[in-house]
Amino acid sequence: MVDKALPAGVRYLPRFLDAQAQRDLVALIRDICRDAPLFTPVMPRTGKPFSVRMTNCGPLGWVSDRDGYRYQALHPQTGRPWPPIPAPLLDLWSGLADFPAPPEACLINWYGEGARMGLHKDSDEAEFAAPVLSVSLGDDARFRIGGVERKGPTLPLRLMSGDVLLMGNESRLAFHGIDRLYPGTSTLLDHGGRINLTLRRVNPA
Ligand code: MD6
Ligand code: FE
Repeated sequence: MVDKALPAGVRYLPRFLDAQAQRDLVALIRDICRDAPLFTPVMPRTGKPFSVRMTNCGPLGWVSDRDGYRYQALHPQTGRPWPPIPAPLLDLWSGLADFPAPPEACLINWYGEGARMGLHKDSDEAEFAAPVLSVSLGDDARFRIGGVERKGPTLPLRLMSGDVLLMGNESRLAFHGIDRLYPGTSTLLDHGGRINLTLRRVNPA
């Protein structure tokens, strides 16, 4: 579709995961959420809540609270380590990321109806040679990607269940966000909504 117009460094693999792979991933995510419950992050300083809920798996997890954005080894509410990254996600990374070390963090974002994600760049990592690998599950969403400056043109891309998107190289620090969801466009999740997984390398290999 708009593939050829995607910014350099972005790799978009529509429907990379088939229906069974998507269902298997959802079951694994549900297990993770039992151990590491979804929480509502808040913006640094203002304390304004995000409209998405989050959790993580992997040795490190991304969190946001009044003190700032950071990676940490423990769930902010349970104090326990995050559950491990499931094998199918590690395999996805080794097959696609073109990076010699495994991901250290998998951020799990859960979008209910009306949830969105403001324009941001993923820059809390200490290793930008690795891409960020994203997996979308559930309802469609309008993703928006621009350049490395906040101002400037952006391109919308409708992400669907099973889509994989990698932002590496020139696009690793590009601004991006989720404008909106399209409720009722997928039957993958019992109660609708969308899950986005982002696999990240945090520390140098
Ligand atoms: C989302 N994705 O799709 C939000 N970040 O819900 C991201 O923030 C993202 O898709 C880095 C790389 C790829 C992404
Ligand atoms: Fe992001």
